[in-house]
Amino acid sequence: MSQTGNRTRPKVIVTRKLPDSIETRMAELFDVTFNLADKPLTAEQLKKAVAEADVLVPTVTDDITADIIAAAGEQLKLIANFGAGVDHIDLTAAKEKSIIVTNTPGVLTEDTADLTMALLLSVPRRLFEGEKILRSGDWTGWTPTFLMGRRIQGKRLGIIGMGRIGRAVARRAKAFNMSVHYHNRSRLPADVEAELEATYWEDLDQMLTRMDVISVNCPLTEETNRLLDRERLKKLQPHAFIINTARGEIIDEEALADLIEVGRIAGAGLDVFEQEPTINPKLLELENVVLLPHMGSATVEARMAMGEKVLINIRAYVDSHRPPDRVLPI
Ligand code: 8YV
Repeated sequence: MSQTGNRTRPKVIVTRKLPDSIETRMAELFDVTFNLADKPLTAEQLKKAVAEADVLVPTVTDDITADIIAAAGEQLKLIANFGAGVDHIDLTAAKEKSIIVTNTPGVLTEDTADLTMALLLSVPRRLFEGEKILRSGDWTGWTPTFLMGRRIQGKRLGIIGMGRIGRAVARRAKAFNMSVHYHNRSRLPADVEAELEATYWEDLDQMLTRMDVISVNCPLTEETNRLLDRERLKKLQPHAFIINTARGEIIDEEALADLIEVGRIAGAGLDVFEQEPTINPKLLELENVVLLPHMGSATVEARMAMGEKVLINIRAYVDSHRPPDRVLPI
């Protein structure tokens, strides 16, 4: 850390372009290196960054592996992630080196839930198919049987992961008169369950066989990696839809594409993928699938608030306070 007057300025390396006003404030407070070109850093560039920085600000596009953390110098004390999910950071390796890890929870909940609902409406109501036909000039006018989708009201929604985002989805689904079901590591307190009128399924398989729509809203962890594997996906009813705004790795994408192709699953709305930004070509071939480029938290408001949280976490650390959004130490 360098000293300017009475102020200690940590060396902060930011891996991607952040909103302008966040970068400006960072430049006022810290000795910052930005990535103005906004190209993802290579593993070698990340190693160089952690060898120099006091604080690294990565995003979901940076794979902060044990190998990269091993290259960190003694001065690296904080990884202040821009984003809520921390599955791209090897937390075990960070813990061993006593590196603090923070994230940006809470400020992207409502936007991610909105996008989940947008997909949940778009897939059964075939919005993008309609849009495509219209733009292609092939629409010949209204007919009684054209582009019939499925009704949302009265359907059963099974939410996997009832954290902040899952609950925000449940509240919205309730307003659409869906009946809310959920599977979670632990059951919600009775008052929250009652408010959401949500039915708890301890056994995920039991829930899957009964739902009309599944929404994946859990974090990616060792336990949730491929939680929806081929066998589990086969348990869905053929008229069921799947929505995923969490992480691609939670669903076996290849199996999902196969099962949709043969009509064993009705369709999917996906904002996240196993190998971003590469998309499984089988998915691209399917009509009843809506694919979005990981934009759950892509609102000006959320991205600004995420940046503010990063600033606050770094500032707290520099001032020798405990950063508020600590993932590590717990
Ligand atoms: C973020 C997300 O945009 O916060 C998360 O976990 O998935 C996204 O909405 C991304 O992670 C930024 O790093």
